[in-house]
Amino acid sequence: MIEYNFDGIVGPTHSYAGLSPGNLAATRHAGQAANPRAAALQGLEKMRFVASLGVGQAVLPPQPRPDVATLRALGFGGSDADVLAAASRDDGLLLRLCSSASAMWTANAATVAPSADTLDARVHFTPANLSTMFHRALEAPTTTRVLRNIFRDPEHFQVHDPLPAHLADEGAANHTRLRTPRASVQLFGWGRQAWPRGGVATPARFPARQAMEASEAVVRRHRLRDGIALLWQQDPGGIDDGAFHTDVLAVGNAHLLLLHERAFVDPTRLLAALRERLGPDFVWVLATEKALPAADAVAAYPFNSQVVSLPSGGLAIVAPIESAENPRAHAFLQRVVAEGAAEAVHFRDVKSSMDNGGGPACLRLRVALTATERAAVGARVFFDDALHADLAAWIERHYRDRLTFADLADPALLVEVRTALDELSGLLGLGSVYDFQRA
Ligand code: SUG
Repeated sequence: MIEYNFDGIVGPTHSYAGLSPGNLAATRHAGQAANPRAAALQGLEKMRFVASLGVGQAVLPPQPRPDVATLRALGFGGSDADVLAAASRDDGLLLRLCSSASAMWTANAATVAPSADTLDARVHFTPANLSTMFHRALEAPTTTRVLRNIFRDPEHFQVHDPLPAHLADEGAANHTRLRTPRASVQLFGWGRQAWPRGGVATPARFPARQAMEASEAVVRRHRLRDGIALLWQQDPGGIDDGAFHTDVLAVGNAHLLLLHERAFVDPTRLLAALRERLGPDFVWVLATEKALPAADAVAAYPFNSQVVSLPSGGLAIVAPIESAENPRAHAFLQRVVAEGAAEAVHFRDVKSSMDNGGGPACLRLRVALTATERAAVGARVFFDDALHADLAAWIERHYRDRLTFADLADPALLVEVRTALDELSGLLGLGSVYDFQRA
């Protein structure tokens, strides 16, 4: 099995709209002018780097925004231009919500179970409903269609419907798969109960996004073999510190888990449970609050690194440049290498995404595929030099280099986005996945 990192291509309406309470970077940068072209090229450069390590790399497309259909559902009428103008009045919040390029953070696109873990030996996907945040919940229908077009062969893949909204599901951002020669474990982090039964602490300041019952439902639908799933509560204190997803304070791959002591409740008991299932090959590196305050970890995102398996069999870390600039975050990552848990740390610049609270790990959905499964993929999504060149040229052709809130109401932007995405869906061999192509 080879793991492919499906990175989200940053969309043409990339902006800083302050839409996610509890996401401190996004709140801090609200109102900043954006450069969608530079942001998309930065994302592409990260993909090129990861691919150059010999790691599996692929892409997922952006979504059409502004989402005029949702604005119409909210009661705005007339021509598309009328809808945009009306929704931009006052503080324009509804237009900003319906214009976010947030589908770029594909760690939130779905939860994925590789065929090695499932009873029917197929790869299972549950697109995340993202129901805690309005702007993110808009992604689910298109994400489902895109995944169904890429993973369309029913012999190998099952793309489920998103869960009912009451079971809030944030996808793989709260999910890590660990594997040793003895066992594999899928660790599901959850923040609250959809039907509170008492006895569970919840954050005081910020929303807990993932419902426990959503994780339980994903385990059932994915038909995980016995002993694979392990559900664990996120530390509510960590959520209040700004860890809105598990992947803000923890990341794992293969036999390695990097975590902050505020990632999960009772980390000592969690590590003992993992060690019992995974055996002596399981390795972890735990950061204490004293050595690396959660505030530094949330600001610099060392845990939102990608831990990637190299062709040599070793592990490497792809970390955001901000965690090289923060002395305590840097010291933690150096410790990971010094202890021999990883071969190297590579710092990359994804600042455009970081300013909205998304590091390298948020930008990718991990899909582990056998060679047969890979051959069954029905789209041109795997990264190579030719796709890189085509995407770079496509971005240069269609993206603006400056975008403010006022621009979101520009009817020309809507036309530009649709023209660009129509061309992209052809380039990627996706078929008509977008509503505007199907109307
Ligand atoms: O859902 N930011 C995203 C960041 C998602 C990061 N993903 C993971 N941790 N896996 C979110 O909060 C901000 C958009 C804005 O405010 O313009 C935003 O949606």
